[in-house]
Amino acid sequence: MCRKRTQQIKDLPMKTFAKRLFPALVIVMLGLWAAPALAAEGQPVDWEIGFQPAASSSAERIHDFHNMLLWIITGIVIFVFILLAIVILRFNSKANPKPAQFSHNVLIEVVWTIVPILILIVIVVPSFKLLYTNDRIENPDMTLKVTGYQWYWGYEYPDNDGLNFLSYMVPEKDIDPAKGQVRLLSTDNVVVLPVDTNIQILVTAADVIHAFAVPALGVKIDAVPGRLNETWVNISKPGRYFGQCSELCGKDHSYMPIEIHAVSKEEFQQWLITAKEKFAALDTGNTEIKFAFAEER
Ligand SMILES: [Cu+2]
Repeated sequence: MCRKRTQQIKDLPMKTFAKRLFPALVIVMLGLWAAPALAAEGQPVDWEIGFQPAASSSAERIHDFHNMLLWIITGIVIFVFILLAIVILRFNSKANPKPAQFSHNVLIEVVWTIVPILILIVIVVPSFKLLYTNDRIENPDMTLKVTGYQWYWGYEYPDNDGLNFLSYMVPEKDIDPAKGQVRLLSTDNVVVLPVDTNIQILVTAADVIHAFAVPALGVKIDAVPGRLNETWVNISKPGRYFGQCSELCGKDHSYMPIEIHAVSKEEFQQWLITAKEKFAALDTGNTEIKFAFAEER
């Protein structure tokens, strides 16, 4: 009985095995590709497994690199899986009771050293290119300075008369879905930025380390006290893009979201006029004292 079964396994043609494996892999890959299409713009959704749709040139480059890596790693996984299957089915103690005794094979050792090196070279070129391109921009059109605090964000537009304001999370009880507000992600003062503009983002913190991260824009950078970190973004389409602090910074780390509204250049100029009036009226010398909402709970 046992021998019969072993014989059956041994006789299972590799072709049949591959035939069953392939459709399963195709379904998984299609699922991964379809996921971004199901996702809402600029915010996370239930059951999301892919990225949020790219809304900036930086995010597009990150996604392209990710997709290239996905092809490479899928190929490696399939290759190793097939090798493992051959070993398990053809060289187990029953199917192959008398194992060969050799221990070296120069050709195969050279191949399995050289091929991984070549794969790493193929990966490293676009990887460095991506790091370099997304790092900083020469001659930006405008600058946004971001300061992380426990537990809210401060924003400054140095090119626009130093317009600045603080941005707190909207408490859950005040969330108004009719206004499109999202629990744990909407803020009282929204960052407005123009599309199709090279925006330099300078990031720092005033107490502990925070991290400024907006997934749809491909931005994630540490906010470190006493240090000015730099990145940049060129937003490709108008919309609302949410982000969160991404460095554990204390008890309200999860209650200091980022909300960015990307608008046309004209709308941005309009907003600047109203924002300057609005925040000038509130101006207390950029030292406004306001407790994070969580303190009130
Ligand atoms: Cu933080």
